[in-house]
Amino acid sequence: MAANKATKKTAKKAPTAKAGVKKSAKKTTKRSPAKDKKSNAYDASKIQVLEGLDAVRKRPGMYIGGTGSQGLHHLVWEMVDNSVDEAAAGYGTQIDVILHKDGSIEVTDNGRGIPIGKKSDGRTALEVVFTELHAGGKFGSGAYSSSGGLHGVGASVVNALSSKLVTEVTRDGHVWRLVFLDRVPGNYTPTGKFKPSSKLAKVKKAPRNATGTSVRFWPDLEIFDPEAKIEYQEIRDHVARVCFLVPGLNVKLHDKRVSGMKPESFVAAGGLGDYVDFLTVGESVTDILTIHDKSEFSEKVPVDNKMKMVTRECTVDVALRWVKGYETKVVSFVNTIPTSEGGTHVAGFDRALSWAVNKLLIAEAKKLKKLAKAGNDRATPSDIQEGLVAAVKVTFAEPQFKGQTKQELGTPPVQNIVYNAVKAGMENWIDGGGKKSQVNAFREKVTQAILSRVAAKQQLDARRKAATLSSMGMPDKLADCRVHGTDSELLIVEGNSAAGPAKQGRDSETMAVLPLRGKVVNAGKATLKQVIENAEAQALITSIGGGSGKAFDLASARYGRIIILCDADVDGSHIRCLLLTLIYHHLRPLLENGCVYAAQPPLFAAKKGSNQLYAYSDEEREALSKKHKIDHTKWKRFKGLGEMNVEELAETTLNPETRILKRMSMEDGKEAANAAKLFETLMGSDVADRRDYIVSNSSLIDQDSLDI
Ligand code: 0RA
Repeated sequence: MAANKATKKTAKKAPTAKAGVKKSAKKTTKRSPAKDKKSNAYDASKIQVLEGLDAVRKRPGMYIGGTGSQGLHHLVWEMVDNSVDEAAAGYGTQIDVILHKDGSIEVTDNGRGIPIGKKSDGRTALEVVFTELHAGGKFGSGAYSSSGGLHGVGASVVNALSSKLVTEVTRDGHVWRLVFLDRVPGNYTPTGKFKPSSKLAKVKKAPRNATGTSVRFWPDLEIFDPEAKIEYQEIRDHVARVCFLVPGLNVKLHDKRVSGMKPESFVAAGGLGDYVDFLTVGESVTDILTIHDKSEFSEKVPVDNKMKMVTRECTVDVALRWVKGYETKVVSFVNTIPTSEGGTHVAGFDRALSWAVNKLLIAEAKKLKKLAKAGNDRATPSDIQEGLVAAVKVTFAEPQFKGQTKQELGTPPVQNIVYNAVKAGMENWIDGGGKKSQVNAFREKVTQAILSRVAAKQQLDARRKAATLSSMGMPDKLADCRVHGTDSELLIVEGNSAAGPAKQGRDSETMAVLPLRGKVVNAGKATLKQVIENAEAQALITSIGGGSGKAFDLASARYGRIIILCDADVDGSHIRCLLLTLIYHHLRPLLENGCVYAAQPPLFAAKKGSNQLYAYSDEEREALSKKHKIDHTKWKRFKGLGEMNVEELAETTLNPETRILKRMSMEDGKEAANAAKLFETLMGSDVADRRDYIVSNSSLIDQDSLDI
């Protein structure tokens, strides 16, 4: 596992894990201190070691992604994951994580203990693990292949970025300690003085068969930002996920920074099945189906500069179920590494589902007979994935990663291995292994998904055709402009009262106005069919005229800018959220190309001589009142756009010279989609949902922003 982490971090320098390992291996052979005088040898290797770790200190971002809280968390993952790897390899069942009051973090496991044997240069393996980048490689890969190969790779990075690190290994009947003070190994003398040395201190006796490793480190305040902080919740999430991935592993987490806080223990005996259960929301269509399989594949890897064929064993673990909703949740892992971008294992999984659904499940479905003539009776991946909750995990040595973020599995043979495993598992489930009623319910669900997708597409095609044939296809309520193109804009206006002044105040040559009357569908939650049937969404998509979804064509959009004009209150921001969500899901290129804007209407206006002053916040009104000596009572407050007269609206939101627009980014779109979900919960009809949300997130809600 750690090998791949190293690949990820040093991707720019060393394109493959192997290159990285080779480099560090060479470094060690260069050193021949056995023949030198002992002290010289020690000094020489010490300097070299510090130089290696200095590379990490010079570019912490390359190794841990930054020097803020994120980077700090990364240090914790490095240590925790080493212990998890040990457990995943079958050694040890218990990991304790303690967040100490003094800012240090302690991770203890009952694995085999990092080796403490001396090498020819007098240094112990333990010292090497904490002082040499990629040191894990030297312990051979065979033994820990199940955890992905290399152990302890991140340990040196943690040491490099810590002002102090204390490690204790229990094995061979004793507890052994080595301290690193500013990366230099040694131990404290009985008088409390730090003495640099490679010698381990014998701390105390331990039972013969007791083994384990404990590491406590103090992140270096010279490296990390003063505001960087370890968040309990983040550690908790990581730990919980790890427990799902290593069944039977017990992790105890204790935040001692908070007095009175009790330790929490995590254990998931059922592994991925438990994970899928944990991810399940709402009513289920099927029980959780688990698939477990083992296969071999061979690949060529460089060994001592020569390519050599190696055979690897690959374990496949999959758990999946379908629920009644539309959302898809597929999480995937290689060993214990999450692959957020999927990769060959997920591709194999998708292909197998596609095969099983199309070849076995719906092949004879009567409801699809009509579609068969046009060849429309096949389930697409998105039909199958509606309501799918799944965890896909493969375990094998030295996985290759690809993609910009290295979060995608690249190892090619894994695709077919997963495909065959899942194909067999699904075949068995459909052909009798699964409950008949559930198989039927799943068939019905996929069939409905296909039917509504095909119907929606036909509807959409018909509308687009109408729209392109003549402008008659345009919504009645659209007050269109005369010239279309990149310089024209569509103003989406909330409510009828603002639409009048907007129409009057606009430049009708290039500005079109589309008033919104009804409710905009929450596109994050609705099916494509529901979106298309929503009058407001339909009006917007038709007005823009570039189609929607994957087929959206920016070049044929009738406007260059889309401007959202909503009141500056909760309803207004809700509508803006829903519009952004709709655009984010169905007209995304508009956001990607920076064509979407939100107008910023003022909250207050006051006359100053012949000038009109506008304020966009209470603070600004305060400042303007002072500056121009205007009494508070002289300000007019706009409760909504509809309260503005034509001139006011023209000046503040229509006139390109004077108005203030905020360009919406993809980030804004994503945030809006999340916020729309939140609104749904807070304002929607599901009372239980809302109560749950408020109870579990009360600190998240800004009370001032809710005038409900
Ligand atoms: C290399 C070899 C062995 C164990 C480990 C590393 C190891 C590393 C870490 C890091 C945190 N906890 C750990 N536990 C073990 C195996 C040694 C042997 O063969 O006994």
